[in-house]
Amino acid sequence: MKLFTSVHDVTDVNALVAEALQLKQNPFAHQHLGKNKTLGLVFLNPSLRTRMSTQKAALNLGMNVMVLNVDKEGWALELKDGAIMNGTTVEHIREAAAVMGQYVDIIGVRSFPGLKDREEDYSETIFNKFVEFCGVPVVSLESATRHPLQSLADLVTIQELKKTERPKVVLAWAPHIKALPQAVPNSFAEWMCKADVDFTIAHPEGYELNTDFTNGATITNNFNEALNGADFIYVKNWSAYEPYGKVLPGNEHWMLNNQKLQLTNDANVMHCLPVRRNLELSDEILDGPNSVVVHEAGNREWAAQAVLKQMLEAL
Ligand code: SN0
Repeated sequence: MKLFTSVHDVTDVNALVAEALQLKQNPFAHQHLGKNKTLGLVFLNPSLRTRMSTQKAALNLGMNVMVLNVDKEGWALELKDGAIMNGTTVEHIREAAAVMGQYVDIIGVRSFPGLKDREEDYSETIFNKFVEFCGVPVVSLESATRHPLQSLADLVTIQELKKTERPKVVLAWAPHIKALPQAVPNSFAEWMCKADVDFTIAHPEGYELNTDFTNGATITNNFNEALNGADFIYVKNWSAYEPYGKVLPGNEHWMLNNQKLQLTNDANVMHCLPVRRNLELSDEILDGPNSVVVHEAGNREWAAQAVLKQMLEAL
């Protein structure tokens, strides 16, 4: 694998999930692959799980790792082509990405959307510039429109915990006070539509995702109907796609609680984290027996390791 930005870069999704689960059983079996190879992790936005799990995954494979929080520690990057750089930006992404590619064998990049200009976000300009100029394989650590390492870890978690052959999986919108990206739900939807699950998306009116990501999903505005018989509930807030990046008023009753959980088939509750307690998800759910959020976060390590392993094998 030379590029990991979405499920479309994966030739065999089931094989990648199986590989992640195998690595979980035997993390240090492939240390020869990463010997004298260096992973660079570049963050334009905050991170906890992605940073630690990807770094750990690389160490398991025998790699060296360098992390640059470019938003805090690097020169202010100019992203626009043709810019006259007489303002606050110091270095153009063209040079910055190219130089990083001189030092590392694989680069991971995190870059959130601005949520102002939909066309710019959905054309993945920043991420694609890294790919264009760094000259080495690139793994997405969450881009403007997708979070594929998260989605792979989610699918690994579902594969591990499912009690029926084809579980009912529900992506459920949750309230938030801030405008959050559509990257996690887009990506989760895209992966679930390729997986062997019965997949439903439930959200209030106005939160329709871009249909490029939801082809094959059942979509409803009826929360209770969606919860009925669910085996997994994937809780996540996102801002509107139209009007782009907006938080619409109301919808507080979309927070999952134990009463709503009773409609489900004793569902496992998932969330990519970070989660705002008692806004997106209640304490009773997060501290209760159905929450698998920490287990799910643990699987980020094996998802990242499976992807890095396939990238090392293709170097
Ligand atoms: C990010 C998101 O895409 O929703 C990262 C998720 C892995 N989440 C946030 O930015 C949360 C910010 C907040 O203030 O709660």
